[in-house]
Amino acid sequence: MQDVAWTLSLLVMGVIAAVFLWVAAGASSTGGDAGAITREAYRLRAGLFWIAIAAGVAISFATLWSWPMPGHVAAAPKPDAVIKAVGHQWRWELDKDTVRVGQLVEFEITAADVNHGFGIYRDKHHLVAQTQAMPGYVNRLRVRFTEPGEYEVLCLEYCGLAHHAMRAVVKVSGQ
Ligand SMILES: [Cu+2]
Repeated sequence: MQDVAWTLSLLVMGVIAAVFLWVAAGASSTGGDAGAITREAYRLRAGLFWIAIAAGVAISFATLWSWPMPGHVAAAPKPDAVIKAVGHQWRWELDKDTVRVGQLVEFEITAADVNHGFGIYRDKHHLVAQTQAMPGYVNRLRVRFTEPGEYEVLCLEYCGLAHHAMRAVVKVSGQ
């Protein structure tokens, strides 16, 4: 995607530079008919303006579909399991801690006091998924665990003295 954007930008810059040079070359070859050159430049600029508008609308329309807009969340499949998680100074409170491998698990995450960071780790401290745990908000994090085992939940946002002790475990059982 980055490469496409970069290439397109270069292309459009090239076209604009070419038009600019063409107009500049025309200005010297007509022996100074400034009125005609100006009219021509305005005409070109108006054309480019509408091309840019049309390209902007088309590119937005084509690329914004996969954004996490509310409509997409509503259309998303129902999770197989829901775990409510609350961050406290200094512990995680999970209303349940066992799921099965392959299930679509939705964590509904909030905090009781200050901001915490809800991070799920696989062994060797490999981060699987994370989101903020904030008082007054519920953040939904969807995870499909592909391997059975014990997953650690740690806090990713320094939240006070015993921040490092915030630890919970989610057990993912085999089929
Ligand atoms: Cu913390």
